[in-house]
Amino acid sequence: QLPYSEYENVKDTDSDLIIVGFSQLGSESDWRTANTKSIQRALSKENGFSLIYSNGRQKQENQIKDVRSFIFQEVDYIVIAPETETGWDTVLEEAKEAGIPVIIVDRMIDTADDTLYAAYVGTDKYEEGKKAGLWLEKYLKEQESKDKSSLKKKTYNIAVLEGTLNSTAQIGRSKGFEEIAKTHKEWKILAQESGEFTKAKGKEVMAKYLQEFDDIDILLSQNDDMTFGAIEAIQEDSLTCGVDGKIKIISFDGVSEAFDRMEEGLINVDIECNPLQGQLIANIIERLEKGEVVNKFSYMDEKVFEAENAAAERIGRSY
Ligand code: GZL
Repeated sequence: QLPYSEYENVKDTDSDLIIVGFSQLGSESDWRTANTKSIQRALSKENGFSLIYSNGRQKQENQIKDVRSFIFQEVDYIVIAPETETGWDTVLEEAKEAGIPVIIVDRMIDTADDTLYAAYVGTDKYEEGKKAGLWLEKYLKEQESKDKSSLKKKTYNIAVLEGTLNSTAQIGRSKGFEEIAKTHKEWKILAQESGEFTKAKGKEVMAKYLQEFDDIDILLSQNDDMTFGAIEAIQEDSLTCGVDGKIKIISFDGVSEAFDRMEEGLINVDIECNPLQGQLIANIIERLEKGEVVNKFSYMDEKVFEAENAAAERIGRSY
């Protein structure tokens, strides 16, 4: 008897619905909430699906248990947003054995056998990291051209709040930013530690940075929730951040509360990571159901939002 993990709804017996088991990695951030809602809305009964949702609570072992339960229930498709990249081959081989197509969403898995998944739907975190580096290049050039004094800084001290280690978001954003940073000897990365994509941990690590370093110029925070915590730590330390503040902040995701902070001038720029992947996932499943060939990789459109344009840019956004 395979272990069951708790389910929000039981497998539906209505046979003409497409039954999908969805292993979501957790509920750690506003971004994750928007991602879950998008997938639940798209894979709904009125759209012809019966969705079995499970929350892995940030632990891969929970997700693997959930995927095994989906296999046991003989679902038609399995959708996985993997907490971290490695360690998926065994359970995906079991799904393949059972003839159940798997769709990887949001973060990616690290596997030598790409027949273990039918498609990937998500975002390009490496590009997001590069966009952050390119924005910082542009920003510093603008500042230097304004500041004619010879006192302009020779070194820019950068503190980094990393996301969950070994997650695609952390790997890609770090790699993309470093690709640009390594071409600037005047950029100095003071520290990089994981804030685990949560507000609480982000605040804790930022408070530690503020104790350790007395001259942080830039914070690169790999998601908005850690940024919200970091802003609290900065303000509790009677320091300033953002457009007119001492510590310039580059954040990732672009959730609603981040637009509030950009309108207040507390975040300089937010690199969008688009969570609204539900419709694309539903389309791919419907095409697989008809035996059509689908793209192996599908990427969401993403923008870069600067504080100065935040009020206009947020019009019409749903999260
Ligand atoms: C990015 C996604 C990340 C978000 C975080 O694709 O995996 O996980 O940036 C979330 O907010 O926790």
